[in-house]
Amino acid sequence: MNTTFFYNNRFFLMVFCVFFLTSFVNAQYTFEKYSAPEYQEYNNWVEYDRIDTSGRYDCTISIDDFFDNKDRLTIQLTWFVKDIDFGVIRVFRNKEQIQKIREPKGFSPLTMAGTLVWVSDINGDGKKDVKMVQQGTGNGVMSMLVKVMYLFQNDGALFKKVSFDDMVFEEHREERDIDKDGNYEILTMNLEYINGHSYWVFNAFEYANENLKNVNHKVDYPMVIQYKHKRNYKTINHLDGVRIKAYERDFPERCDIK
Ligand SMILES: [Ca+2]
Ligand SMILES: [Ca+2]
Repeated sequence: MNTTFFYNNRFFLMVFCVFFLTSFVNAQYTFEKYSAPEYQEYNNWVEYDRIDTSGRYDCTISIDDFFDNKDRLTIQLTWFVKDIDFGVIRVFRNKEQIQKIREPKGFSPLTMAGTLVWVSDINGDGKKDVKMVQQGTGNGVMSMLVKVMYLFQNDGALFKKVSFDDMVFEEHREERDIDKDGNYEILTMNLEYINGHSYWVFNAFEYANENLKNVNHKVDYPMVIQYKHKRNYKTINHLDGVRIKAYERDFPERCDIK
């Protein structure tokens, strides 16, 4: 092989790698530099479709060895034809039902058994929590709309349910420990129409004392990014005549805590 040819190619390969790595490093949101929880992922849903006979659809998922004493956790989601505006979340410890939680706006039977499930200690209190994300059924940008549901395990081995609507590019947005205190912050993204343009607005929340609270002050949020057809990560710090702080939210969209 011609030596000059080899060195020229090596030079271009290096230039390409540097360019590629630089683009890769920049192609992320600023919060992605903070650590995310380690999740265990589950998808072993079992469906019971009785819509035609009793107007009811259930799906259940079981997670073995969930509790500290190795008891099994089972979550059952139920949707009724006659009352499409709510659904029911039932929680079982082994075979015993320990909780029944009414979920506003219900679930879509189209995606219930496809609900993605992750287990991790999200708030860092030493007890495992569950995160479920039901994918959207909309078109275009609305297909990014998902329902996020958390079951945070509390002291009595019962759960506090936190659910809200969010928009995601991937299957779910990982929580991030912004201030490194072991409690992973929840980041939400909303599409806002400001001064004739669409923007993604990010807020940061923390689950503590059985409630969700806005902790934008930890990262100087809300973070605003212009909506473009191509993924865009560039933060906007100033919008003419607009107080970015006005887009801070006390709670995520359609937030329900029970
Ligand atoms: Ca926890
Ligand atoms: Ca934190």
